[in-house]
Amino acid sequence: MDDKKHIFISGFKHIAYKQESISEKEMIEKSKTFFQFMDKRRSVREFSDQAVPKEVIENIIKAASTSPSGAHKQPWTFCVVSNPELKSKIRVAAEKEERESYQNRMSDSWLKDLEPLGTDMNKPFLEIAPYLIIVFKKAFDYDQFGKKTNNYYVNESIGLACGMLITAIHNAGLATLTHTPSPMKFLAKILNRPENERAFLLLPVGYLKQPAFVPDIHRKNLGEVAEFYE
Ligand code: IYR
Repeated sequence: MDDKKHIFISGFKHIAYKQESISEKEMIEKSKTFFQFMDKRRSVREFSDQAVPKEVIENIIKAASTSPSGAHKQPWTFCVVSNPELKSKIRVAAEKEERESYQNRMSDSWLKDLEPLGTDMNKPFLEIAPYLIIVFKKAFDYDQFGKKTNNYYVNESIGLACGMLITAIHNAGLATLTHTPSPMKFLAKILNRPENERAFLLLPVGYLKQPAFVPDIHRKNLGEVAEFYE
């Protein structure tokens, strides 16, 4: 058995990497259980104000930051807001944009598509949820000398990281909502972000308010979302 701990490829160190091997039976069981767990996730708009340990939020973000990214640049910053004054500033600014969107910017067909979801311009969850995570994408970065450096596939990278973030939140037994007040420029301003960062997604995170109700909508089945070429 080759038990080399590392090798060099094109002059770059590569370390040995192993994945625990599991039987096909276990693989089938695990993948099914994971699907069933993921299928229980729902976007919610009503949160409890019950405190959540900060360590949970830290772990969730560490999990999201394991996401693959273009050239491993990890072009993201997760801003965690629990400060009540900041949350309220964000709510006021988000509702201002949302009012404009719902009243003037969104098309009739878009508003019709949202009807079953019961959304509107009021966003009380922005003050109620104990945490708001605002994900910023880094359009570019700076090196140690302050020179601009490139990031690659930034939208793809940040989308992947957000998917992992949502999975980690669900795994921790918490709830979230992918909130997209648009335009989102106000978030960089309120949070005083550097010039290379653009707000991508806002996620309130907390426990579900009890009792909770979610729209009676269903997910597409496998045949509707997959094509197999055998
Ligand atoms: N950004 C608005 C509108 C909205 C848009 C979509 I697409 C949704 O799936 C849900 C809402 C809002 O957050 O209310």
